[in-house]
Order: sequence, then C-alpha cells, then structure tokens
Amino acid sequence: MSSAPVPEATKHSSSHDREIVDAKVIVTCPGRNFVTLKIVTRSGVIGLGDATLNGRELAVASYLQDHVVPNLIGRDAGRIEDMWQFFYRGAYWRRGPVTMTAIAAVDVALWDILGKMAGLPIYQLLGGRSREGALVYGHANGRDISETSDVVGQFKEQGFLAIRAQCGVPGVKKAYGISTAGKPYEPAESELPAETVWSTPRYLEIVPQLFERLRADHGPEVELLHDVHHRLTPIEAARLARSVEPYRLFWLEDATPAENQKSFELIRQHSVTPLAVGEVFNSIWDCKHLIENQLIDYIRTTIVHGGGITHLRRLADFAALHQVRTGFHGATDLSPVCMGAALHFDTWVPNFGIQEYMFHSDETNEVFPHDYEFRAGRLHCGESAGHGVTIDEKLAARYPYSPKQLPIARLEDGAMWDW
Ligand code: GCO
Ligand code: MG
Repeated sequence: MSSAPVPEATKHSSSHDREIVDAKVIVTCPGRNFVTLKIVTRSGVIGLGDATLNGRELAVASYLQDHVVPNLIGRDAGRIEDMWQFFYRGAYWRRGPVTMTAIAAVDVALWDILGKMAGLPIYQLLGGRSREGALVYGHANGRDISETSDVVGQFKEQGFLAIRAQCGVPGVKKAYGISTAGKPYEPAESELPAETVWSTPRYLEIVPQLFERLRADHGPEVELLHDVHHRLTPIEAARLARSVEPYRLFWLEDATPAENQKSFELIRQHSVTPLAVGEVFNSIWDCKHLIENQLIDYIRTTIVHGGGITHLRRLADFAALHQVRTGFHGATDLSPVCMGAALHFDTWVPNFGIQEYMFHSDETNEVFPHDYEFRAGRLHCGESAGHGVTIDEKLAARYPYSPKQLPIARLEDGAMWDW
C-alpha cells in the first residue's frame, strides 16, 4: 500500500524539529549598510529578518548579538507571538528604534520559517490575497522645477502610477531628497553627519509652484506625493497643506515632527490634503492619538522599524477602524528582506494604501536574491514559501561594514533644526 505524501507542515510539526539551533547577525555593505538576522531550526529551516537602522546599524547588531541571540537558542521557532511578547513585554527597557528593529528581525525571520515549514508564502499565512499587486510610488527629484518635471515624465514612462516629487530650493545648497548629479539619492554619505542648511521661507515659496507645474505638465491622473521630512512647524505645515490643495496630492508626508501627536490637529483644521506620517515610529503608541482622532490618512511605519509583522498587523487593524490606510516606508536603507516581507503584508492587508519603492543597487540585489517584481506600477510578491528573499552570504562577506551617518540640518543662523 503506498502511503500518502506527508504534508510539508507535518514534517516540522514537533517542537523538537522547530527548535532554534543557530542565530547569526550578518552585517554587509553592498553599496550601503544592511544588518540581517539569520535563524536556523534543528530541521534545517532558515529564516531571515532585516535589522537595518540607517546610521545606527551596529547598535542593532549589538542588541541582537548580545541580548537577543542568546535568548533564541533552544526556543521553539513556531511560537511567534510568544517570542514577540518575550522580547517586548519581557524587556524592562522596552520600545525605541533599536529594540523594535531587533524584535522585527526576529519576528520576520520566524514568519519566514513558518512559511517554509508550511510550504506557503507569508501572505497566505496572514489570510490570503486582497489585491493583485501593491501600488508603489517612485522618487522623482531634480535640481529645479523643470528637471523634476522631466524626471516625473521618466517615471511615468517606466509605468509608475504614483510618483513622489522633490525639487531643489533656490538658495538652499543641499535640500532634502535631491541627488548629487547623476547618482541615485542617498543621504547617509559620510562617516560623521554632513551639515546642511535649511530655509523654511524659501521652501514654502517653491513647493506650490512645483506641483502647479507638475499638474500642468502631467495632467490630473498621475498620483503625486511629497515629503516635507519634518521641517515645518504645525502652522507652517497647515499653510503648505492648504497651498497645495488645488494640485490634489496623494499625500503630504511628515509635514511636522510628530512627537506631539496633537500638533496634527492644527494642520487638519486648515486643509483637506491627505497626510502621511510614521516612518520613524516604532510602535502603535507613537500613532495612537493620530489614528483614533483621524488626524492622518496613511501610516508609514513599516515592518523593520515597527516590531515586525506581528506588531504591524495589530497596528493596521487598529488603523482600519479609523479608515487610516498603510503606506509603508520603502527607502533603500531598508533591505530587500524588509521589502519582501512588506509586500506579503501589502498583498494581504485590507486597508492598504500604497508602498514606497526606491530601487536597490545591483550589488544589493545580488546579495539579496528575491522573487518580487515590478509590473505596470505595482510590485508583486512571489509565490515561494516564506517571504521569498534570501542572502548570498559569501558575496555579503565581500562587502565589509562602512561607517556612515545621516546628515543634520541647521537654520541659516546656525541653529539646529530637524533633518
Ligand atoms: C522616505 C524617507 C527616507 C529617509 C531615510 C532615512 O520617505 O523615503 O524620508 O528618504 O530619509 O529612510 O534613513
Ligand atoms: Mg519620508
């Protein structure tokens, strides 16, 4: 009598097979620094989690190496929720970017392992497909309005349906989001923070002109986004949000720093421009007031900096109650491992809005082979089990860590400002 094939999940069903026997932190710099956590079970299943915190990579690597890895060995990789609670609730010093990035790395690696044990992509484990692909936005930037408009045109030609636009500010030497001629935009360029100078009046003058021109050149259909990068006070942010209303932005991002969540009330009172915030948040507590008072439209906190899939799922469900949608951070300083996991989440989450998509370099893509792909304005996660992103460790070892920090900003009189 021939026996029925053993389902993939049954093969790893004992906690003995699922025991974590190895965990390793991999730091590599294929063009930029990335930190990756690799977890291995007794039955040989490998899970990967991104642990990259731009400019603070080694702090997370050390948190993982010194405080997390010793606690992983011997535990059951299948107890994802309990592991999350162990590292969050079980830590007296909880929250903060370093801790939550480390927890995210563990969490994503465990979801990857669960997917591989079950023979299913993560989006299936979450509840299945809600959409055919994740709408993404690319980054167009130029030294002036004309150049930015040309670059927006180039993104449209590549099939992008949504485009973030940033342009140089006359009189400001290194405005946020503008690349050095011929190179892709990369802010963490030097070992110690580069000092940039900021002028709010000059900026507030040019942004409405930029979007007036973009609508004139590119018509009403393309979705346009803009990132203020925390540079404005609440009342200045309200003025900007109101002045770009005629150009129907998809969103205005990080219009003012959000430590004081109530400050968004002021912007809301004056404008109907949709607001996005949260790439620097680490937990639901950073956006609780913003969400329950419907002060924002999109929450940007993503997997790697927000405690992983387990916490983000909770955050997204809470946001859904208030009609707030997701718009995950997806800059190049988040590794393809984060992007892979985020795309499974995006494919499932009912209240999805958009996903940021900056292109990783060829070197990065070679170190992190993956099965997601861009087609007609959307990113599509693959069908392989887990999150579909692997690491070529031999190649990774050829790119040693290179210390780099993000810039800082000062006002024209020399006073420190938000970068
Ligand atoms: C974005 C972000 C990035 C950040 C970067 C910091 O919206 O893409 O603001 O450009 O500056 O991720 O590490
Ligand atoms: Mg941003």
